[in-house]
Amino acid sequence: SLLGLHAQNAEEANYDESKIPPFTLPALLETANGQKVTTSQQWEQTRRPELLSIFAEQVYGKMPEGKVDVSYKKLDDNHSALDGSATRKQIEITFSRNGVERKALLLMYLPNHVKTKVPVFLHFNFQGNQTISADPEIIPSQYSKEARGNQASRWPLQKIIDAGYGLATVHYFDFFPDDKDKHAESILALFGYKPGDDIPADGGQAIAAWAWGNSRVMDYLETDWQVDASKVILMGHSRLGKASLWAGALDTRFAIVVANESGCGGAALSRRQVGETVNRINNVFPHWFCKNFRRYNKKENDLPIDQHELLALIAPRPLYVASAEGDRWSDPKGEFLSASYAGDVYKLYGMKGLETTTLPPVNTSIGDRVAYHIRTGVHDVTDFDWENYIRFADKWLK
Ligand code: GTR
Repeated sequence: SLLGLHAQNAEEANYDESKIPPFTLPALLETANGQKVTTSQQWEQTRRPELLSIFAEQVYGKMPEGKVDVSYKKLDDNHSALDGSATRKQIEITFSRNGVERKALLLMYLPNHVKTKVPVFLHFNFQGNQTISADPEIIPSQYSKEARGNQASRWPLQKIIDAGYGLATVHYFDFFPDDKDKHAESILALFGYKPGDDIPADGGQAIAAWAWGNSRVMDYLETDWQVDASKVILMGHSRLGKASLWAGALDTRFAIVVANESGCGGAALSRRQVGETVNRINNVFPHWFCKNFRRYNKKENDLPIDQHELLALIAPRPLYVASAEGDRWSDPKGEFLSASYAGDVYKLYGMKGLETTTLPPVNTSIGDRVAYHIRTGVHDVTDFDWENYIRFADKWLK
């Protein structure tokens, strides 16, 4: 109810380190039956699958099983985009199952100066494809009436192209319109959901659907002769950072995962309860996680996992976690510590993570196979963020 929502909003967020309730994090390197994990084989054979199923059942929810038919229709393939520096492609992806159809519109820019298959940043957008650039040829996304280019500051296209990367994006509404009663309009409808149907307690909702969408775009990228599908960098901001981490955990085809200010239910440790909490996120966004996650409202210590274990599921692939100083709602320190602790799994592979539990100075990228920065400014995606992600991708992919 509205009243309930007001009560939730009124619940005051904590930002004071001295008021964090004491907690012990679940042991990352210990199996359910108490065995210590000391090798990458044990991690891959036992602990990793264990954690994946806990996150699926208790946090993000499972996608229904069942084969979905997919077809691709190229609506645009223009070699003189961005003043001739890029090729713009627009692909309509149609999903069908049991007579139900859903469509996603993929927009891509690929650098013309690279003559081999290119690495690609896959980064879903919040407001519609047409908002990432003023390019008048971008076909507007189905669920958006937003103005062309209004998000352009978050999408430094020329910088990405000049660095030799492609960009692939889809409006996230194409997979699940971000609203609490939109299940039947989302891709879940392919699996038989109708308005008013109950979602099972461990059933995936919006985040699971966005993560599913990330993987379906990857399926397409594997078929594109201009793309090096072994070098796809999956990037997500905020709620889409949560989805990217989950997609990267489930789908090891993603070569690198970047979580920009992903906060609660993303990179941030839930047990710290700084800024946004499990209770608050489940009440304000009841359609994001699975219903089981609500069991932990105000009971973070009962969680069988914490978010450092989600980050560890990306290992041994390179992982970049980033925060912003002014984005206290996402708990920058909680995102940082989580990334730091995930390093224990990278060590099993002889790799280095952040190697510190001291928050670095602002605007300084640190780390190795796991990297981190906290920049000045607010909750956003900036050139500083992109420059660091490009440098990170250069380091591991080139
Ligand atoms: C906020 C939400 C955060 C984050 C953010 C965003 O309202 O509390 O978890 O997802 O939205 O997506 O920008």
